[in-house]
Amino acid sequence: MKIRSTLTVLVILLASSVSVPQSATAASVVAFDAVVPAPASASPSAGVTYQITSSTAVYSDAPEVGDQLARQLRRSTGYPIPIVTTPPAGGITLRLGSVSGGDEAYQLDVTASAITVLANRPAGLFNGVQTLRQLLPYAADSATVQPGPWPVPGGRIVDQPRYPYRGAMLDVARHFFSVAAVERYIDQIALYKLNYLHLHLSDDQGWRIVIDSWPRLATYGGSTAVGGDPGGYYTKAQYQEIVSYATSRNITIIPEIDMPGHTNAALASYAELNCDGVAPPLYTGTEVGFSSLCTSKEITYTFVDQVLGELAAITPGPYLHLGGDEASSTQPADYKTFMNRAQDIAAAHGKTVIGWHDVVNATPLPTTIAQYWGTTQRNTAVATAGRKVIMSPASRAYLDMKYNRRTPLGQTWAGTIEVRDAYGWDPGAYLTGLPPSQVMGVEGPLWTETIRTSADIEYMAFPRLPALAELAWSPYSTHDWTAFKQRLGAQGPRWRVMGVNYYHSTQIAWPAGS
Ligand code: NGO
Repeated sequence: MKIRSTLTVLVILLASSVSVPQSATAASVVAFDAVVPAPASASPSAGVTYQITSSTAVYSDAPEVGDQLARQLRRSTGYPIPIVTTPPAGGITLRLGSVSGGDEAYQLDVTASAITVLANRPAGLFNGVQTLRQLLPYAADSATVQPGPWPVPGGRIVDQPRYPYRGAMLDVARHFFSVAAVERYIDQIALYKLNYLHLHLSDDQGWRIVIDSWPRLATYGGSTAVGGDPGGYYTKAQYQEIVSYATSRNITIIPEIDMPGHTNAALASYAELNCDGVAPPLYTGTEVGFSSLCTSKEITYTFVDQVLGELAAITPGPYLHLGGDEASSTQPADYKTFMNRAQDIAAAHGKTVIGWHDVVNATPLPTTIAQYWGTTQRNTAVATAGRKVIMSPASRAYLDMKYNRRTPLGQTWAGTIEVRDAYGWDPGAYLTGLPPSQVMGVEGPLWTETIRTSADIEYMAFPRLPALAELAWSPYSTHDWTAFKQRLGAQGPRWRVMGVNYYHSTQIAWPAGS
């Protein structure tokens, strides 16, 4: 008897201290506040739900956004979901009109009889649709027909981003990733309203984009990867396919050619880029800081001009990323001369420069953006450089850091980063002395020394990248770990049906079955 009552007490204690996740079924109504990133404002209408049925139709002022939504709904509901040419009574309407908050803002209204997204620009409609996707039962993200029903909780969301820059970076140089793998990642990050994908296209271990005037960069410099794994490169047509795939998902591609360091693949491909005129062998290790373009040779600047010129011509976005990090085998004065000329060259090709924050050691153009990747909150040179900063502090935002010591992939040089660490900082107040107005946004870089497959990418990015997306999108007034981990947990079943290989952090209350 005594044992039984002690057990009962224990069970009650356990039940009250462990938050038991709601067992959502594939067709349950999603809570109106279950969206990641948290909307600027959300007002649920208690007891109201809209049902997607076999007669639901879609109208859109931005045809591509409407098509994407209809295609996805057809796939999982099996309903015809026609696109119609006038707003359907009782259907889903995506309208351009006037809302406050700029190009990416939107307003979403769900009543018992209709769903309406209103935005100034197609980008806003796209964002509104990403919110709508998260308000649908998670089975709606399935690639195959599911039984339904398809309720959407009623209410109004009025939403706009905190920052204009919400990015992810994929290092396709240390390991090469196919067009299909990059597009898969684009699909995954678009759901969290990220709007930039930075591709690290060159490094010591590989050059990944065809440059017609320097063909050996791709054919020879692209033949290797870390650890002797297969190399690869994108043709210009493939790169442009990635750009247009991203564009239709409100994502701008930022290509990076890292220079003057991190250039062994280029130096190995062309002897004339080396000061001694001798090409080094290709490199498949993971050391950094040993390579440098020859800053005193004029051919180096011809090279930079032709590479950036060809890249600018196939890049519709406004930015070129010139790297500039860890140039420890370039003399400081040479670094300055080189980076100053490289910035002028990029500007002459009509592009704005982004550099890793080391670029402040040169004389950055007034428009040059510094990407902060330090491990401390203090860097006076960056904070006082008087320019825009993208926040990627390595100890918070580097997706290649392990979650904990047991994580099978990744590195630890900037520490370990559990989900709560990735979420628990304010990009607007992180770097001491940097005026909040200089913060342009947040980016989660994924370096791939240890990352080889899409499953690896997903394991490191999910769930930390959605945490960073929330820091970049949501007003800081919504910042609340307890609420966030519930909302994040609700994404688990969605990732499962999407086939995303996410890390089941024990910090998150994942619903049963996810
Ligand atoms: C550093 C380095 C990269 C590494 C990465 C690994 C920057 C900007 N340069 O970040 O070459 O791949 O760390 O975490």
